[in-house]
Amino acid sequence: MKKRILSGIQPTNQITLGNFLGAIKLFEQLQNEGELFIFVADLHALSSNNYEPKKMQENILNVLKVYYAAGLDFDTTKVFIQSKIPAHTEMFNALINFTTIGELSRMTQFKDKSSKFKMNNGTEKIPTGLLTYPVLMAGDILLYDATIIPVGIDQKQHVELTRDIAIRINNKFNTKIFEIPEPYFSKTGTKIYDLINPKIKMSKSNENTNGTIFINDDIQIIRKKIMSAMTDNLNSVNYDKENQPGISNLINIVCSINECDKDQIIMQFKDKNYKEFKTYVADVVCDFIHNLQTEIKKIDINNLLNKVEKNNQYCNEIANKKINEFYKLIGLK
Ligand code: AQP
Repeated sequence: MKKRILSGIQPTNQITLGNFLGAIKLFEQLQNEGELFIFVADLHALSSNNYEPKKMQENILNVLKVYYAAGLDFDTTKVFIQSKIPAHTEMFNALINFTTIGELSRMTQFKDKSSKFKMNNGTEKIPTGLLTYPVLMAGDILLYDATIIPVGIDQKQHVELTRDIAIRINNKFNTKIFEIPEPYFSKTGTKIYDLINPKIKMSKSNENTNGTIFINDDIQIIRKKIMSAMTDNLNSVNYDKENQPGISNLINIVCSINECDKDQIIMQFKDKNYKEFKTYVADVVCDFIHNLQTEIKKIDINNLLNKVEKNNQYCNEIANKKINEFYKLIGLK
């Protein structure tokens, strides 16, 4: 059997440049490396602080369009919608019993995202779905016997938890029902930071949207966001994440788009000021996003949705087979 590669993006808002460089670009590069399963993680999106029922279908379509514009071939790559495959929910429901509350509450992403649910009076109402998010993700992966999981570095801990759950179940039942997955990262875009606060991740749900570049942003807005990005007073283009996080982030963005070496950029801007450097970054990013937006405009939506529907059916067959096998193992069949 060809090795299987699987990943997904939540339709919580518009796709960001961080999502694109950390994950979607990798998906496209991996298309010939095995059987690729890429989904829209709409069940995951329910636990987001950004969750808006009325916008969900539009957001799902937007994620699909970005996948397509990024070059995913929907005939060979199985692009599907998570909630259309009921086995994801069934697997999640079974796997939560092989996971502890302790290990879930230690997840960094849970701690980070919990803070987004703080209310003005200091209290917080954190949805249980945020805590159990990694278990749903483990189910996504284990249902398809996927072994390569292309993600941004922030998801590393979740893939490690999936490994632990798979090994735990294999050992408990003395079987090899689950393959053991490995995370797979890009060389440069593993973590793109917010432009206004370069100490935090660029995210769809960051409060100040001036720090986030959305793929659907107007090109002039993107230029403005980059020109106003937080830098420092050293006025020297260097890669130093500790003392120059803003400049380092911009170097990383350019290198990730152009697939170039950081030293090359540092040399190129050795005697130049930040305005000249930012203008260059804005040119590179605007050009890149303009091309993506042009591809998005050309998409035949009906054709795209037909292909997704076929992929949903195909994925249902695979996932049902696995959940049945697992139900037998745990005595539900
Ligand atoms: N800033 C980032 N840099 C690199 N990779 C990133 N990813 C997300 N942000 C960055 C990667 O994108 C993939 C899909 O992410 P997701 O939408 O499923 O969830 P997320 O990580 O929670 O993304 P956001 O943008 O931060 O969304 P919200 O704000 O809704 O929670 C993952 O592989 C992730 O690593």
